[in-house]
Amino acid sequence: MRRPGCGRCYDRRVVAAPALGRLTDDQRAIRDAVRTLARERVAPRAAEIDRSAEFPEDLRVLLAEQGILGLPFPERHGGLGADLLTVCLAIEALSAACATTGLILAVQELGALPLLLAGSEEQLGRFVPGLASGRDLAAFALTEADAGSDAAAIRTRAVRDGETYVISGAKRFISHGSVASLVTVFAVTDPEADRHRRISAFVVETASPGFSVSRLEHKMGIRGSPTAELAFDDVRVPAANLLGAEGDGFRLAMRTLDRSRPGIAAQAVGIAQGALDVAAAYAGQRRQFGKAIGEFQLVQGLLADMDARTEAARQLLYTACEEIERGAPDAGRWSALCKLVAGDAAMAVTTDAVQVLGGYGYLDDFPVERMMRDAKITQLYEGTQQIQRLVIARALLARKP
Ligand code: COS
Repeated sequence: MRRPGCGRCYDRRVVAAPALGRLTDDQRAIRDAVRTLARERVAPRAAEIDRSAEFPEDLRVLLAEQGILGLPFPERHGGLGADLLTVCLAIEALSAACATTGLILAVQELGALPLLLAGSEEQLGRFVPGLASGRDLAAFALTEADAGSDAAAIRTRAVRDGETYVISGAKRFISHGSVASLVTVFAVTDPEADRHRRISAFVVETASPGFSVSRLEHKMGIRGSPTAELAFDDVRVPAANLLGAEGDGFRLAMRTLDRSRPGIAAQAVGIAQGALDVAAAYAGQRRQFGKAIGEFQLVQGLLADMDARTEAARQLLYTACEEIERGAPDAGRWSALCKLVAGDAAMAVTTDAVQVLGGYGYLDDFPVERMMRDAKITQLYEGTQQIQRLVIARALLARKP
C-alpha cells in the first residue's frame, strides 16, 4: 500500500477558521499572531510532546516571551488586560496545533481567576506580576480523590493559627500542579458550617514547606500537561493569602468555573479545527479507486458534518464569551452551554477525522489519533458533560415565569 504522504507534515497544516466579522481589529490581530506562532513554533513540537509526555517548558517560555500568558491579567499589574473572548481565541489557536500547549494558557487563567475575582489590591500586586510575565504558573486545586463532581464535599482542612493558616490534606487531578509556583487551594475552614459555607480559598506558594507532589498521572491525552496529586502536610500559609472572606470559597470556585469553562470550550474548538484541517487536506490528496477520496460523497458528508459541528461550537463559544463579559445573570449557563457543545463537537469531529484517514488515522504517524485522545478530556474536566447539563437545567428551572 502506498503511503499517502508524510504523516508528520500534517502537523504543520494548521490552516484556520474563516475570518469572522464579529471580532474587533485587536481580537483579530491577536488571533492571527497566535495562529502564526502555533503553526510555526508549536505544531512541529506537538507529536514529540505527546510521545514524551513531558511538560513543554520551551513553549511555556515562548508563550511568556510573546506576552500570551499575560493576556488574562490587568494592565496595571503587568498583563495585557484582554477580554475573555480574546483569551479564548488564543487558546483556540494554540490548541489547533497542540492541546497541551493551549492548556498552558487555559490553566494559567483558571489558577489565577480566584485571585482576579476576589483578591485585594495588595494580593493582586503581590502575585499578578509574576503570573502576567509568565515567570510563575498558577494551578487550581479544588478536586480531591473523593470530591470531584461534588465539589462541596472536599475534606482538605485549613486551621487558623495566629497570623497563618495550617493546611493539611490532599488534592487530585490538578493540572500543572507539579510545575506551578502558585496554587489556589480550596480548604474547609469551618467544618460545622453549611456545606457550601465551610470552604475558603487560599493562594499557596508551592515552595512552602510541607507542600509536595505525591504522584503524576499517566493519561490518555494532553500527555504533556502534568496532572498531579498534591499533598499538604501542615503547610503554613499567611492569613494574608486568604482570598475574600472565610466561607466564600465554594461560591468563588463556582464563579471561577463560570469564567474558565469557555477556555476548555476554546481548547475543544481548536482541537476540532485542527483535526478537520488535517482530514480535509488528506481527503484532497489520498487517492483510491482512481480519484481523491474527497470526491466521494460519503467522505464529503463526513467533512461537511465536521465543519458544521466545529463552526456551531465556535459561534456558541464566542457568544458565551460576550455574554459572560457583559455580566449576564446566567453566565454559568452560557459557560456550561459552550463547554457542553464544544466538548462533544471535539470528540465527534476528531473521531470522524480518524475515519477519514482510515487505517492511517489510527497510526501515530498522523496527528488525528492524538487529537482524538486529547479531545476526550474536554468532556471530563472543569466539570463533566453531565455536570454542564445539570448547571444548564438548574438555570432554566430557576427562571421566573
Ligand atoms: N456563582 C455563584 N454562586 C453559585 C454558583 C455560581 N456559578 N453556583 C452555585 N452557587 C451558589 C448557590 O447559589 C448556592 O448558594 P446558596 O446556598 O446561598 O443558595 C451554593 O453556591 C450552592 O450551590 P448548589 O446547591 O448548586 O451546589 P451543589 O453542591 O449542588 O453543586 C455543582 C453544584 C454540581 C454545579 C458544583 O458542585 C460543580 O460545579 N461541580 C463540578 C465541579 C467541577 O467542575 N470540578 C472540576 C474542577 S476544576 S478541573
